[in-house]
Order: sequence, then structure tokens, then C-alpha cells
Amino acid sequence: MARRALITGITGQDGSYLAEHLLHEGYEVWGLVRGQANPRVSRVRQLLQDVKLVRGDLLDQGSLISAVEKVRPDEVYNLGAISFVPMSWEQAELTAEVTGMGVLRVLEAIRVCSGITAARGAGSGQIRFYQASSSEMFGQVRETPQNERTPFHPRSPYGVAKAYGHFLTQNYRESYGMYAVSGILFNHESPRRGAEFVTRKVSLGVARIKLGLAGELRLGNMEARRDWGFAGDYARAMHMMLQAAEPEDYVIGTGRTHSVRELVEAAFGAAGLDWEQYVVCDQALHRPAEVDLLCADPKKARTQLGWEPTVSFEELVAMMVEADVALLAGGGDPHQDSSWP
Ligand code: NDP
Ligand code: GDR
Repeated sequence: MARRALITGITGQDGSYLAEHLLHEGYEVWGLVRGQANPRVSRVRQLLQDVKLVRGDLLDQGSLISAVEKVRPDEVYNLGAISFVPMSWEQAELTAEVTGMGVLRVLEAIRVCSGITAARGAGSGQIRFYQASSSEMFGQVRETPQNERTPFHPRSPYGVAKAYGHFLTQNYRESYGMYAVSGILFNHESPRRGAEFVTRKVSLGVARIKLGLAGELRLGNMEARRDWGFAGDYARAMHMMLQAAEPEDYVIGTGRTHSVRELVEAAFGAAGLDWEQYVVCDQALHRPAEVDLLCADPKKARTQLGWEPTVSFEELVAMMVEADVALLAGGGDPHQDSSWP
């Protein structure tokens, strides 16, 4: 019988790549969708016809228990979150509820549905759990590159909420013997990335300028450095983590870091444009507290899982610019349902 996976956050970038990968691996894939008429659901239906959908919300414990009872998954991937860092200052409490407490609710749904108690541990044949942890937990970094033992100093309500989910995942593993794994993923991008994140904002901005639809691109902190990889590679890593004999946490990244300025140079360069003529630095886009530098040490994932990224920074930037030029040239709207390549 096909293994069953339940993915929260199926309408997001990572949910789409993970679902594609798991379908390819022969899984029966279920996605948790929230809302009465969520407009992003039709995008999932178009791209991933074979994914089954179940209703639920990370804010609603009962809905998660019902979803786990209905799907009876072998693996649960908790990708759902408020994931845009600036929004976490504007809606800090909601971020704590969805991105932080949501992890507790999914773990509790698995625990209750599996009949696990302090006296009765998880044992074999249990549901395996993946938590989408983040390099934002490292925040003001204590060392570079960052590995699984680097201490956390989150710099946003989002990072704090992710740290809660991370420690809770470890705690359920240690308290109940649950197969619960936390993937500490560094920034990963693609043509399906939300338009609010800097890589996509830049690739869309370049495409608009190239096509004469805009004359400038306003950005915030150009000196921040990130370790950017391709989302498809990172979805593969999530699946690999849950296939390991023992549940452990892993850092996933490329081990290379670039500034936003270098991203901008590469993206405008890919379209044959000089960025200095178009980019405007806007103080209003700076964050209350910034994460200045992130760079992964993915040695553990490489040696224990055999995971390697396959797309370089330059290839990723070129891929995104090319996709957005094609999208806008064809009259597409990046916010519309059908825009996913
Ligand atoms: P997206 O922002 O693209 O997707 C977020 C998903 O969360 C959407 O499907 C959204 O669904 C869902 N969601 C939001 N609120 C709720 C809720 N109350 N109940 C159920 N689902 C909800 O994120 P990504 O795909 O980029 O990231 C996936 C996960 O990985 C996130 O947890 C993110 O924090 C984490 N992460 C991402 C990294 C990256 O670089 N992409 C790096 C490290 C971690 P809806 O359509 O209903 O809004
Ligand atoms: P990040 O991603 O906060 O790292 O979180 P984002 O792309 O939003 O920012 C990266 C860096 O770029 C700087 N920046 C700008 N960012 C945005 N969004 N818009 C701008 O105009 C702009 N100008 C400069 C930011 O200050 C920042 O330093 C992402 C999310 O996917 C999280 O959910 C995930 O956990 C982490 O990556 C790892």
C-alpha cells in the first residue's frame, strides 16, 4: 500500500515542491487547507491534481485531530506558518499562535490519535513528524557558519516562535519517544516564492523594468547576507530526514552566503541591466532588528543523509528572472492562481 503523507502549508512554496516530490516517490499525498474559500487552493488543484485535500487550521486543535484521524498518515510535514518576517512584528500574537503554538497542536493531534501518553510511549509503526524550523532562530549569530549546535538568538517574533516549535519538537521526541524531526532550513527560493520575499521581489522587479512596466525597484537593507538555495532541493531534504533510522535535527543550506546587493547585481545582470540605474534604497523597508549574516554548515546532512544542493546561487537567480520575464511578458499576474510554473 502507498505510504500516506499529510502536509500543512500545502498552498505555500515548499508545500508544492514537497507534494511533487512525494507523489513522484509513490506517496498518497494529503494537504491541509484552511478557510471557507481559500483562493490559493485552486493553484494547488491546478498544479497538483493528485493531491487530496483535507480541511483544517493550525489555530484549531480539533480540526487537526480530525485531519490526522481521517488521513491516518505515515508522515506529517508541518510547513504551515506565518512565514514573512516583517509581518511577525505587525501581528506578533497571531505569529506566536500559528507559527509557534501551531506546532504544539499538530504534535498533540499526532499524540492523541496515536494513543501516546507519558506511560505509553510511541513505539514502532508510529507517525513520523517533520517540523519546518528556520535559520532565523540563529538570528544574531554566535558563530559562522551555523550548524546544529549553534546557539539561538532570534531577532523577530517569527524567529522566537520558530525556536519554540523547534524545542517542542525535540521535547516530544525526548518525552514520548516520538519520531519527531526538525529541519533547520536556510532561505530557499524558486519561481513559486511569494512576491513579498526579497529574491522574488527582485526577480519580479527586474522583469517589470526589462519589459518597461516599471522604472525603479525599492529595497531595504542591501548589506544583509543570506545563504540562498533552491526550494526543490530543500523539499528533497525534508523527505530524506524522515527516512533516517533515528530521528535527528539537520541544518540544510548551501554553505555559501551572498548579500542582497550581490543578489540585485546578479538578477539585473541576468537581464542585461545595470542595477544602479534602477534600485532605490528605502529606509522604510528596514526591519526593527535585522539578521545580518546567515551561512549554513550542512556537513551533517551531507555525511549522514547524502543530501547535496544541485542549483547554484547564480543558476537560481537566473531561473527566477527568466521565469518572471516569461510570466509578465505573457500577461501573467504573479498574484493570480495560475501563475505557478
Ligand atoms: P509560505 O509562506 O509560502 O507558505 C506558508 C503556508 O502556511 C501557506 O500554505 C499558508 O496557507 C499556511 N498557513 C498560514 N496560516 C495557516 C493556518 N492558520 N493554518 C494552516 N495553514 C496556514 O512558506 P514556505 O513554503 O516558504 O515555507 C514553508 C515553511 O518553512 C514555513 O513554516 C516557513 O516558516 C518555513 N521556512 C521557510 C524557509 C524558506 O526559505 N522558504 C526557510 C526556513 C523555514 P494559506 O494559503 O491558507 O495562507
Ligand atoms: P527572510 O527573507 O527574512 O530571510 O526570511 P526575506 O527574503 O524577506 O529577507 C531577506 C533579507 O533581505 C533583506 N531585504 C528585503 N527583504 C524583503 N522581503 N523586502 C525588501 O524590500 C528587502 N530589502 C532588503 C531583509 O532585510 C533580509 O535581511 C525567509 C522566510 O522564508 C522565513 O520564513 C524563513 O524562515 C527564512 O527565510 C529562513
